[in-house]
Amino acid sequence: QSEVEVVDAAAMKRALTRISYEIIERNKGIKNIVLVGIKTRGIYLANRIAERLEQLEGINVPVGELDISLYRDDVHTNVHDDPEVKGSDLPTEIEGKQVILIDDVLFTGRTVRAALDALMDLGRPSKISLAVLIDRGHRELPIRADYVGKNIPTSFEEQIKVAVSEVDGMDHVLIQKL
Ligand code: 3GP
Ligand code: 5GP
Ligand code: MG
Repeated sequence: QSEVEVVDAAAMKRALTRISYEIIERNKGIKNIVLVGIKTRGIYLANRIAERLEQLEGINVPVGELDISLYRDDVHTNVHDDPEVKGSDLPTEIEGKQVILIDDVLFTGRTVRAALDALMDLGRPSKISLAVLIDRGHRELPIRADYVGKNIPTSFEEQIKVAVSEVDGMDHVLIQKL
């Protein structure tokens, strides 16, 4: 089993800063934006982007959460059970808002599909975009990210390990060969 660091703390910080600038630029400001982080690490990434947006534009962007997990816990079988939404916590109406979903890793796209379903049930956003720290490829649905920290093509035998200081005590991304 081997482990290689592909993103260090400084690179992660730069990627999140760049994504923040891209969000401001492409949405012509951030007045109508709501960030929605997906379960564990996506939520911390969303909060960091919100902090950066506040520093850059002086606007406090609301941050919500979606909890989406696989039905079963066997994360790395090739049986791709569709994940389901376990809960949500949105601080504000998403009706008419530009929602930006934020996750750590984009893989098959099934988590994002579940997130889209849940959002549509909650209201009608004017637009939904997707930001991910890592795109590891292998999509099984026609879903792509609008904002990408880093594209890391992987094999199925590899796994991406994202560590964020809030939960893992450090910031970095590793690629692990199992
Ligand atoms: P996260 O909740 O911060 O995204 O699914 C629980 C954790 O397992 C995830 O943390 C994620 O980092 C990790 N993980 C690694 N590989 C996979 C995978 O293929 N699918 C899912 N759902 N999680 C994975
Ligand atoms: P998808 O639904 O696109 O297959 O997978 C996306 C979700 O599963 C993300 O929330 C992500 O946390 C998790 N995931 C999938 N593959 C990996 C991986 O290689 N590493 C990590 N850390 N998470 C993964
Ligand atoms: Mg995740």
